[in-house]
Amino acid sequence: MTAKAYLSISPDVKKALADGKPVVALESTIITHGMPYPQNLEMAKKVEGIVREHSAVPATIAIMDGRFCVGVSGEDLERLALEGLKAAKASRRDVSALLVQGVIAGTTVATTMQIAALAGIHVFATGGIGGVHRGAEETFDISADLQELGRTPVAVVCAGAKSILDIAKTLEVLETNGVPVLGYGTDQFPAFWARESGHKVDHRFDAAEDIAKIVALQIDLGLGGVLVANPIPEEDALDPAAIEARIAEAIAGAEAEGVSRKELTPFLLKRIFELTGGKSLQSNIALVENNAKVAAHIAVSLAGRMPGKPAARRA
Ligand code: PSU
Ligand code: MN
Repeated sequence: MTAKAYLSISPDVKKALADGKPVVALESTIITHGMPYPQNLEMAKKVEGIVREHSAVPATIAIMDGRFCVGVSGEDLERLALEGLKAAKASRRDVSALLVQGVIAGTTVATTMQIAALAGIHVFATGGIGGVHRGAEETFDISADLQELGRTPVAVVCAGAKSILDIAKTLEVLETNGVPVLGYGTDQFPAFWARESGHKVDHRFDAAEDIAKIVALQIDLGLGGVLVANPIPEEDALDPAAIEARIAEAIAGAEAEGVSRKELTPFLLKRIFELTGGKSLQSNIALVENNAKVAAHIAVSLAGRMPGKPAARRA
């Protein structure tokens, strides 16, 4: 059985791909492990609406009952959101086992990229990527997202990386893996809740069209993904010093409780949500919406660059 036999693409996404129309992939670990219910479901629906408002077709990706689902909606989306932390968290190494087990799983940035590429989708919006955790020199905790970005030709639009991570080391590993880090309207790599991290991006671009050209080149050259760093809107950003203090508290809590490995990111997100009285969640939702809009612009431009070359035939 080939991998494509596990692929279920919703009719609207299938049609868009066949017609060479713009499609934006959306991840689902953010739904299962990144936000509480019901805000996760509301966010997922709202973000899909934003992609549509900007003339692209949204494709939420998850593993549902042992299948790669591209375009999860309706009851399935609700089931995924309700399942929350009870669902599996599928990173690259989990995928084959989860398909065989026939379970439900949220897909991380790494696996969403993998499945998007399998379906012929090259643009993807998320909140923040996984990266090198603070203290990785001891724990070796480096997200598989960074490897996937090095090998799979999908543009990932994010608001940078949370400073629960070591941003300098994350940027080093992205460089090692050959991942272009592009600032969208910024010279700085953003730090998720804050617009600036103190670290520069490799290249700044102010037009979605230029980013689409780069994605098309990466595909043609047989290179990997592109990280598009899009800062949180000014009005939704949190005070850097205040959020830094909450992050330090959350990390100390994780150490005290011995939380590590794949549980670490969800634990920290939940703790920071509690410590900020929900403010971190509001900002998180706002930045995902902002990323969805930029991803739609890139997808529209990319679709225009590949006329007569529908994704379904390219795959
Ligand atoms: N960072 C966030 N929010 C998230 C995640 C990361 O700010 O929801 C999720 C994404 O799905 C990402 C995954 O791909 O966590 C990374 O997990 P890990 O560090 O275990 O690879
Ligand atoms: Mn990890």
